[in-house]
Amino acid sequence: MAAAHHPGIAPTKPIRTGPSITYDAASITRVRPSVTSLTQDQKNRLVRAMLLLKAAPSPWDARFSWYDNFVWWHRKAFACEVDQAHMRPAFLPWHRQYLYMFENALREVSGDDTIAVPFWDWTDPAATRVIFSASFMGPDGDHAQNHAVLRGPFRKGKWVLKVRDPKQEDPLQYTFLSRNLGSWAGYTSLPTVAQVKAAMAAPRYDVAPYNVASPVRTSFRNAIEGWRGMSGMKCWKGMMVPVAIPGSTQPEALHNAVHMWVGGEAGPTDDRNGGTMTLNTAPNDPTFWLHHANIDRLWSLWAAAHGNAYAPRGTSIQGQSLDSAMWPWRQSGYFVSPRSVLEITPMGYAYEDAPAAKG
Ligand SMILES: [Cu+2]
Repeated sequence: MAAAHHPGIAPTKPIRTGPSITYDAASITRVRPSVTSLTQDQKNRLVRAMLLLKAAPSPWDARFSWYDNFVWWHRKAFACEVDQAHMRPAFLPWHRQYLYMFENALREVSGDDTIAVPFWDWTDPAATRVIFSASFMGPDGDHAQNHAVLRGPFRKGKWVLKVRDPKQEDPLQYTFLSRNLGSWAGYTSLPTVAQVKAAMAAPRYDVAPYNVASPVRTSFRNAIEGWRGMSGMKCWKGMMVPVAIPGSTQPEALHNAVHMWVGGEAGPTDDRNGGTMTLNTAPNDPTFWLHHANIDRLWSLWAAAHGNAYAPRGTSIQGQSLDSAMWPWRQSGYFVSPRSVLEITPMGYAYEDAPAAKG
């Protein structure tokens, strides 16, 4: 039973109501495939569900569509008073729960319980070609038209960005999906197999100072999240931002680098204003979910090899320690801590190529 695996998942007093968070613990009911394994019918079903979610009202917040509520949570997680989902240990469990709820929402809104979010292994050029095809996530932006995506299901005019970053972080305020693949200096190619291997060799889940400065030889979380050459974070105009070590020009890596590669420089004069995937509102680009399925998969592979030794333990850092409640599910009426989502088997899903995760 789910409760046996997840003593912490019982709803606390709801502040807002919404669909319940349930774990299908009795068996593996969904296997997340590689995008390279998808039939065109499976691609169409996923796209259809995403479009339905974009049009359906959010069960949690009347201001947003169901899809846009997810974008809002991701953006709001960067707020200084929240500081939940990035640059710290909870990066992986927060996005695991987030992706799981998104996957549940896709299934619920479409009534299609064959749907599982596929993963994009960006070290495989064949997978990248599948992602950016007009019949799936749509192609690169049109560089003569502000890098707007003009073809595919998420094209300009059809897919409208409603939740946007504040102006200081997103001066362009585009209402369309923008991509300029591989255009940002330092991020002109996707991460390599060797880079993934180096991250997977980190022996600990996370280590002090449990942030962007955690040494990547030992901290798997920071190795895979991708902060490099950073000394810490600060609150800037209400949002948490990383602070670079003076003089460091080391580009970010892996998870972060994929965001930078997809979004690229999307200003009218390519003036280092990033495309959709570079922003705190990155989930406005539906490739976000397929990228994060891969990050989640890599975490499950790492845990299979190194064990699920999350750190820090206890409740020492708000929202970040093993038994700390994570925002925003607490606000949605549920107690979800990193411990709740450490293992994917009790959550009822697995990855197509990761049999160890079923064990
Ligand atoms: Cu994120």
